[in-house]
Amino acid sequence: LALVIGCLFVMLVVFHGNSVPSDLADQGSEGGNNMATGVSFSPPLGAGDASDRTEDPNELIDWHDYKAIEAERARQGPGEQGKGVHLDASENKAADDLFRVNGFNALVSDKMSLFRSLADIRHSACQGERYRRGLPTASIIIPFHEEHWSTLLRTVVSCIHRAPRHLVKEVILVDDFSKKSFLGDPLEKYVSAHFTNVRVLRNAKREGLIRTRIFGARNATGDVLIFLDSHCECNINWLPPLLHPIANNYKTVVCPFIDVIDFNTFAYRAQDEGARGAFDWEFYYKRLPLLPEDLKHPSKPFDSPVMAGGLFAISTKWFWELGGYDPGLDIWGGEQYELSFKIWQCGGRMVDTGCSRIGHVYRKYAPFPNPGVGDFIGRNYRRVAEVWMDEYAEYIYNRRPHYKSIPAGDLTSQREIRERLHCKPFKWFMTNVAFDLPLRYPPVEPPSAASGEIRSAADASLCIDTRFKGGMQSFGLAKCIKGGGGLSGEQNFIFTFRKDIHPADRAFCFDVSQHAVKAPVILYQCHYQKGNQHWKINPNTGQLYHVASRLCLDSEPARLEIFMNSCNPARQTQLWKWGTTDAK
Ligand code: UD2
Ligand code: MN
Repeated sequence: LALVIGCLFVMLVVFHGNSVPSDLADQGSEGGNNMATGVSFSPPLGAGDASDRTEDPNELIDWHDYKAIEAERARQGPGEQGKGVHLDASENKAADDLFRVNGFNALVSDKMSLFRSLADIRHSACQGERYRRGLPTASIIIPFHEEHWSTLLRTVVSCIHRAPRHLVKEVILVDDFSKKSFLGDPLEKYVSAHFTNVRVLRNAKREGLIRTRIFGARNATGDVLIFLDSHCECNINWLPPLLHPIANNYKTVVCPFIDVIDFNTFAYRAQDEGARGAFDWEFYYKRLPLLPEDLKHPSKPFDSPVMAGGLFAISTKWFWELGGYDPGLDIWGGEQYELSFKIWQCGGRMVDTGCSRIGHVYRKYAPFPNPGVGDFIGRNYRRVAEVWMDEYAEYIYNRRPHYKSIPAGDLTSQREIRERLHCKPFKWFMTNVAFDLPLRYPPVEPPSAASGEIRSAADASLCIDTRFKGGMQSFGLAKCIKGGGGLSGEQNFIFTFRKDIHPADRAFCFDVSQHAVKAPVILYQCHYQKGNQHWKINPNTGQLYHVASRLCLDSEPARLEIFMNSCNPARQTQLWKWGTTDAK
């Protein structure tokens, strides 16, 4: 029965206005081989004559498909031109059901064509950008686990249809043991009916995304491996900018700009105009600003210390020289650091290019339970830190001491790769590639400028007290604990080097979002980005100045209330005394 329902569902989706152009069926093509660099190149693509091998593969040409671009501009309908889709209230129930299992609004995805048009949001300089005539062929590898049908297929359709067809040697969909019935046999049927260069491979058990990508890579025959998540959309002319730097140097790894496909409406937009990838010492992925020279050439690739993880191109040769991914990495997480570190430390380079843009659905939440393999993220991070980070691993362990007691498993073969390739120490990476990371994310946090209680000058028996409240909650004054006010309050704060204020033991920061007199102060998860959590202590008066609103923290001691007010040092109720201060 499940199969019948599954098939019906497939047919519904396929014929539900999703007119996949019939010319999508693609022909794979064999490439010539350039042994000198170890990367083989496709036949030079002459103006309509791919067989003319006298054309110079090094010549730089315009790869835009203007006819296709024009045809796309004329498209109208739900989601077209990258617009969002808003559902009727009557569809809420169906939408909620699908949202729950996907972490995004899959019903909206179903309403849009699998080949919806997107707005060309590249920097205008990309229009004039030329790339080599002779480019290597690509194998696109897409791991998926319980992916929704239309988001998965839109990834395939958009990426094939917006690429020069002879460059996409194959698309390999690797199913990481999904149970969804409609992803079974009908998927094979669908791809073989519509394409000649799309294959489906399946894991015999749940492996996680890293081993799933390795499995795909082992079966790939193209010169370059392009990894994508299973809920992406490739934008105009996305492929040549990824391949060109690799044709010049097979040890260069190239990432596209990752655009945001809204998890609710599927509206397509930029996340920013580029940044360099990085991490903090809890291994959260972070971004560093572009360097002045990167900003001068918006259509040129720039160096990036760390990839986001999901979307990138690497030559097959370099991927395997690096030993692929560490197959000991389980399920999800950490592999982006492993590969980035080894690319740089072992003699490669990693760049981002803004002329290749690919959208990605950042889920609202991960809908999958832990498959019963324990703290896989901790174990993955430990493996990466142990093999690649040398003495810097301690900074991670200082923040996550329990990682040290997670058995990391056998690391011999990973260490052998590092030795065999004479890879440089992590210190080299930090000094030469991620040189500005410590300024934003210091491995050892500078001591706080002020700490302890925050006592009112208007009534010296009162202190600010957050009373262990949660996010979004306001707070006020209470009898100072040290002045005999008991032990029940929460009055021990730190004013950090980031210029935010939070209880010493909890990362909930003083936050002011209404920039108006009488606005409340609430507790909000610290985001470390200044904004509404950015404060200054006036060392002369003891006022607490909120930078974004330009207001000061004031109080009404008789009512035990605190609130924002215009700064006026004559008001005693605005003056505060910290337990310890060396605040400037
Ligand atoms: C980000 C990356 C993702 C990966 C991850 C860290 C982007 C846009 N995405 O998380 O590629 O680097 O960080 O590991 O940079 N999958 C499986 N088996 C699993 C779990 C996931 O095949 O057990 C598939 C999944 O269907 C998807 C891909 O792996 O295609 C990435 O998973 P995700 O989309 O949940 O990761 P994301 O985008 O939160
Ligand atoms: Mn993803």
